[in-house]
Amino acid sequence: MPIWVNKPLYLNFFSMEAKIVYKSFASNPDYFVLSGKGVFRVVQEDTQSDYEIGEFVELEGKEKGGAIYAESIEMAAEENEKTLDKKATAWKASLVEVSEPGNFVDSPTLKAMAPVFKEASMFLQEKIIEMTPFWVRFDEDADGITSALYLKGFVEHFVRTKKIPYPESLFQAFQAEAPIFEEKHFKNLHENVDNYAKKPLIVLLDHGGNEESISALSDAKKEGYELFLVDHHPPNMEAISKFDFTVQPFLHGGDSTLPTGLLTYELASTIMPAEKKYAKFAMQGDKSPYAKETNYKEPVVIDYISTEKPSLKQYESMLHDQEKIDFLYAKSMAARRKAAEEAKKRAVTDEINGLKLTWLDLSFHTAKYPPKGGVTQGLHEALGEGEANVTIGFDKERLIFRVTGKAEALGFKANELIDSLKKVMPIASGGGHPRAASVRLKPKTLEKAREEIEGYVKRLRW
Ligand SMILES: [Mn+2]
Repeated sequence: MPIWVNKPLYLNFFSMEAKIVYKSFASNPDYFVLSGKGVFRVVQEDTQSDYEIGEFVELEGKEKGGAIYAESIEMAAEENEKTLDKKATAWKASLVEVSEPGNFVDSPTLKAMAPVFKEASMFLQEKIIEMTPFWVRFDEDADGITSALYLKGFVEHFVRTKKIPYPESLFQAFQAEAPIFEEKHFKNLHENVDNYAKKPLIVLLDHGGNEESISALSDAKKEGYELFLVDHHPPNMEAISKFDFTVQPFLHGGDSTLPTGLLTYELASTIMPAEKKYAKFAMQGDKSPYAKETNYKEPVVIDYISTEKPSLKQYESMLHDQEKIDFLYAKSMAARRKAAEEAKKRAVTDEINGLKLTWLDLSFHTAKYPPKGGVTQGLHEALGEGEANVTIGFDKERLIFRVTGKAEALGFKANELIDSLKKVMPIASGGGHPRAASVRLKPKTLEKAREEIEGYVKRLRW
């Protein structure tokens, strides 16, 4: 009796050599294979095997619903490793495609970085072809969030156009609470590694290239993870050295004025017509001088809903719903106004040495939005740029400094003050710029910090 009588007829018969790049956890697993014909999911119904990731097989089967149903699957004929690696490299190369980045704004740094975006794009494409899971961690502001949206768009577009059976669950994105990658964050990720047949690529967006992240980055390296960074904060070179790939304007003669959302737009545009508006939101959110418009509601709304830690899908659907944007914008502005009124009532100003030192006890402010930095900023702006104002928002865990140009001219530099605090008392972390900076305090050190700050201001006289 002919076998086909009992089986449905299939159109496509496959016979090929392939490399196993991923597999499911079943005892008779599904495979994900890379071959000269593309990347396929191989279902085992009529075969029994359990090969390892990285092994080469000879495979026969039929296509059904986008997968190959194996009819036979055997170890590939003995060949030396070099020959096999060469084959796999050629198969991969046949899927990789890259064009010139978008070059969104007129910046020599951005131009100089064109080859970096192309290489970064190829790096990520190869990871996707190899079915590498992605763990993406992004900063919690409009810049970090739009960066993650670009990266998600990149992966989605690539797997769709190259017909790669990359399961959605392999792409995991996490919103950070602070622009630091700490040991506990890595531990949380690493604890879940057994859910994957292969170590994920750790992607850090808009944070993680700083001194405070070195120890977690070292932990990740020790455990054999690959690391990928897109960031525009002043880099710490030791931290940067831990990454397998880095997109960083500071390494190409640039600075922080090119936000991460813009950098990831450039990256995405090497393979797709990426949405430009997210880069605009990032530039507005990060106050980039390249921002042409600064009145988009979206960056405000992104910040507003970010306190609830929505998924990337929820951010995306919000950003495509104008009614929702308008509604949330009105709510966020009302929350800002309320916080600003309260702050004004509670602010206490001392005049020392021609400086107006305004203290704002932030412990009244328990709402998540606006953040305490935003409340301090709001008060500072209301006090006026024209005077020598220093605004210090504080509670028992933090100090937030905002300094006008006039106050800086009188010698008040928040970053210098923080350096001098570090010398005389224990503080958890802190830093920033002369006119905007913050400190994370150790328990029970607020009073001492206030005394030191007053001392610093008094000493400015001499
Ligand atoms: Mn940023």
